[in-house]
Amino acid sequence: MRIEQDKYRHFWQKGWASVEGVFEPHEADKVAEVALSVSVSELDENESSYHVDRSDDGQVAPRKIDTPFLKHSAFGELVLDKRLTTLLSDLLGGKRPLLKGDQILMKPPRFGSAKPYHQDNFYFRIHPADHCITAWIALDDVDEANGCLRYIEGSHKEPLLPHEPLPGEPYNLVPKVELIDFSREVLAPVGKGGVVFHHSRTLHTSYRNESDRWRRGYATHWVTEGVTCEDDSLANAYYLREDYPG
Ligand SMILES: O=C(O)CCC(=O)C(=O)O
Repeated sequence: MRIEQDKYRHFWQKGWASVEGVFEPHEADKVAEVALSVSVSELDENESSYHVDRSDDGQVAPRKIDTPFLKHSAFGELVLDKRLTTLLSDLLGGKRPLLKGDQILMKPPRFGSAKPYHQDNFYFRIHPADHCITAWIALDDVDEANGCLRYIEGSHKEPLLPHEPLPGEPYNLVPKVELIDFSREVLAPVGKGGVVFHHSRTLHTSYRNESDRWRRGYATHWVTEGVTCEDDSLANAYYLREDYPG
C-alpha cells in the first residue's frame, strides 16, 4: 500500500494523516484479543494508575501495555507488515522506517481515561524531529465517543513546548493549556484496521471513553537510520537489538 499524494501533503502540512483499511478488521481483532489477554495477565502486578483505569464503582481494567512488541509475536507480525512500513517509508521520503518502541493504549468502555495533550518528542528527544513518526493502529472503530485522537494542526512546525508532570498523574507530562491553540484542534476518527500517523512534534490528546465500546490503539514509534537523541531514549530501541528483523 502506497501513501496517496493528498495524504502525504496533509501529513507534512498539518502534522498528521489517517489511512483507512491498512489492515483487515479481523487482523485488528486478533491483535486486540492478544492485547486484552496480555494486559489482563499483567493486572495483578500492575496496580498503578499508570497501567490501569478505575471506574467510580471500583472496577479495574487495563489502561496500558508497555513494550508489546517484546511480549507476543502477534504484535511484531502486525507492525512489521509491509503494508504499514511502505506507508511509513513514503512519508519519510523513501527512507527505511525503523521501529524504536511501542505501547498499547486501552480505554475500557465507559471509564477509559483521557491522555492529556503532549508532544511525543518531549519524551523522545529525537533529532531530526522530522524523522520520528508515530503510527497509531486502530484496533477498534474509533470515534469521538470512545476517545479518538485529537490534533492541533500545524503544531509540528512550532517549537517543542515545555512540559510538566500533571498533578496526580506524574507519568503524564503536559504543556500549560494557555500554550495550546485549541482553535486548530481537529478530531481523527478512524475505522478498525486503519492507521493515524503523526509527526513527533504534533500536539495530540484523546478524551475519556464515554461509550459502551472498547477503544484500543497500538501506538508504534518509528525513526530512520542515523537519528540521534539528547538522552538515552534510543538505548532500548528495538531496531538496535540483535534480533531485529532485516
Ligand atoms: O492512544 C491514545 O489515546 C494516545 C496516544 C498517544 O499519545 C500517542 O500515540 O503518542
